[in-house]
Amino acid sequence: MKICMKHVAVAALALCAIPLMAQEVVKIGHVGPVSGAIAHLGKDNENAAILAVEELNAKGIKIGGKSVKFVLLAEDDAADPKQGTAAAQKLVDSKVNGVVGHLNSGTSIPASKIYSDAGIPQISPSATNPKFTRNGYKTTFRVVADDVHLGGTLGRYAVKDLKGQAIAVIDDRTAYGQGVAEEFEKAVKAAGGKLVGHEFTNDKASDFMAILTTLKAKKPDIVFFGGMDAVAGPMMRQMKSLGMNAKFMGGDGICTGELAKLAGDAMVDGQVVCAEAGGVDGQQKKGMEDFGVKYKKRFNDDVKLYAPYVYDAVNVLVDAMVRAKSSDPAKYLPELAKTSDYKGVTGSIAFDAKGDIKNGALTLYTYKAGKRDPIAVVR
Ligand code: ABU
Repeated sequence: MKICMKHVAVAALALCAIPLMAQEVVKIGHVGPVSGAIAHLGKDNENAAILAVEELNAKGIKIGGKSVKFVLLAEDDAADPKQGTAAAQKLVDSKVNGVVGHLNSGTSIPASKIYSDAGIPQISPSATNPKFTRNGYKTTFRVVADDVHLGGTLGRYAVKDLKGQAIAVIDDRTAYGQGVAEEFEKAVKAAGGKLVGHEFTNDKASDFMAILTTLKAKKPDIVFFGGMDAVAGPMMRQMKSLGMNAKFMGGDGICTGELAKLAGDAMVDGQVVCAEAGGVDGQQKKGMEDFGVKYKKRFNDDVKLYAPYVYDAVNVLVDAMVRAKSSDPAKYLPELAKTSDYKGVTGSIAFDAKGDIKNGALTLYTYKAGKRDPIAVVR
């Protein structure tokens, strides 16, 4: 159909509009902390969403026979629960078709109710607190393993492989830090290990001398930290200044490329053992490596941690829309839940009844010469 309109004042000018075979616009929301202490991780996630959307548009995806243009609406929650719910409401009000985020458990959990009430699918690429998928919301999904798997594996590793004799714990009191520390402690106890102390900090702290001095008196050979790399780095520097030579363990929040930079010369080769809440091995490694090369080419930066999981999460949403022949959340949500073998760069993605990834992997790492060095992929 061709629509022409004559401009009244300029009679000679006929404005013949381009045929209105308008592309359908599909809005993908993304939320992460692109300000604050872990802005480097939030930007890592946001970049991956940008990359996924650019590629989808370049491919010329059709949904239900209609040409589609994907638009990314990216919001900053600063890792703050209140800003997280405000960002979620903003995306709902903007009528997004689906959301990838948030990065943190402390923001993803309260935001999940807002998306659920609006019927909008949400996939977190990195929130690992088990409670995220345990509220019975049909709209909530995650593409990484949870803290039961992470904390449990690390706790057993501390006792059985590292042979820790006196294990101390610090957590930052966030939904993530507290949760992963609790799971770690449960597993240490179950494996017959000895816990010698548990101290607390917060996700904005920079002075740990008082709690480290308390723990030093208990002579720990392992210190486990439930929290993020931005806090772990300075904590390791202060451990060194106090002459504490303990191994340093943590979950995925510390297991980043940045940790070595943040800890500086306080990090000794093999001292840190941490776990990413996903991982690939065998033939799947190439896909992950290729993603890293592509990401570096596009953003002139290395993947920090969860960018590949964000990239997959955006594509999993769109794959469900294509199968459902609709981007209407009510129509494609049942297809999303049925995702059974999406082949992403992070491996095969299938969801269980709660929306959690089935058979999720995790990767244990240490650091050598300031670089992450994989120990093992564990399922
Ligand atoms: N999983 C570590 C970082 C994100 C979070 O769960 O808070």
